[in-house]
Amino acid sequence: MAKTNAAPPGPGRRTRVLPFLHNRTTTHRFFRLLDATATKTARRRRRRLTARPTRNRRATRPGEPKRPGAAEEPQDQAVGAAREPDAAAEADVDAAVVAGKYWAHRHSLFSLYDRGVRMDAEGWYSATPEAVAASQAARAAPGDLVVDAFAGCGGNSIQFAARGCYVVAVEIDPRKVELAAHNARVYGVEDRIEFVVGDFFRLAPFLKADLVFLSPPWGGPAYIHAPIYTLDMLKPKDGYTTFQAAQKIAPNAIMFLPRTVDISQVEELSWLSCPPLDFESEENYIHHRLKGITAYFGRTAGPPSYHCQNWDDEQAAD
Ligand code: MGP
Repeated sequence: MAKTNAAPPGPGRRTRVLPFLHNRTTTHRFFRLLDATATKTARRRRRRLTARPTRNRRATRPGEPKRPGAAEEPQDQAVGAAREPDAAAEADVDAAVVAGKYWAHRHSLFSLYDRGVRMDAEGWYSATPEAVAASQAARAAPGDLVVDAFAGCGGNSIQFAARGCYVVAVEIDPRKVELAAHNARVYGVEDRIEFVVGDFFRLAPFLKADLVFLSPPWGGPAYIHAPIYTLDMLKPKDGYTTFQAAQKIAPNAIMFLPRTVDISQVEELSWLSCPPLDFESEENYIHHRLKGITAYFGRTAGPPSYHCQNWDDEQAAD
């Protein structure tokens, strides 16, 4: 999955390698990231809708040795009301996990799953498929400082780190942070990620970075029951509030949203900045199935610098 530089640094933009990157012993520290700047760059508005189907892979095989939640962290739930899926969603998850739906996708979610990747229940249904996470990360420049606002089990942070970015992974659930830190070690990128246990909305005013990645909770698998997903349905706060919090950190943002999202609402977010940000939306397919929509804002928007991912599903499988 070789990637090229998606967005060369703009004039005046600089990225500071922060001291914490050389001292990884702190997972519960709060960092005030000053002086790392991001410059508003282009002002043109664009909208692209691209489809990137990948090759089919076989379905899960019968008689797999383990099931989700067996060897992994068992069915953890997020801490705090803001992250708790509702009961119906949780019931859906349990049913889906038992049916092996998410287990069948394990190598799509993490290609190194068999090396000991760990997830909790919410991680199973909300982790960004690795190929999608890698393509999103390709819009960052190596050396960028990226804030992953809802890091979860770390899938996106890992891909940004693998891209050569430095990542501040914010997650409100300390148990998820432990899982994410473990997964980062599995991928050998732990030196590039600083995990912060905290509420993104409270931390945002004190953070500066080059890029913010937003993959907030969608409300659990039940999101699909709404024919049109509107931004007010995002958790723990609506999409406008979430985006505005991210804008305090950097004008450049990437947002991963449901396939049913009202795209005109998403595009309107680019108008919250003055002058408006560049905007691009992208459909993300895995195995010819639409999994979600990625919205790119600021300098992350534009023609992709990567090609159709040669995601070898047979290699990823056992
Ligand atoms: P899905 O739509 O629940 O299932 O999740 P899937 O595999 O498309 O099932 P199908 O039978 O309908 O094809 C698809 C992807 O959306 C997941 O792999 C996650 O990347 C993402 N996703 C799903 N949910 C419920 C969430 C969520 O709550 N938050 C975030 N950030 N991503 C989610």
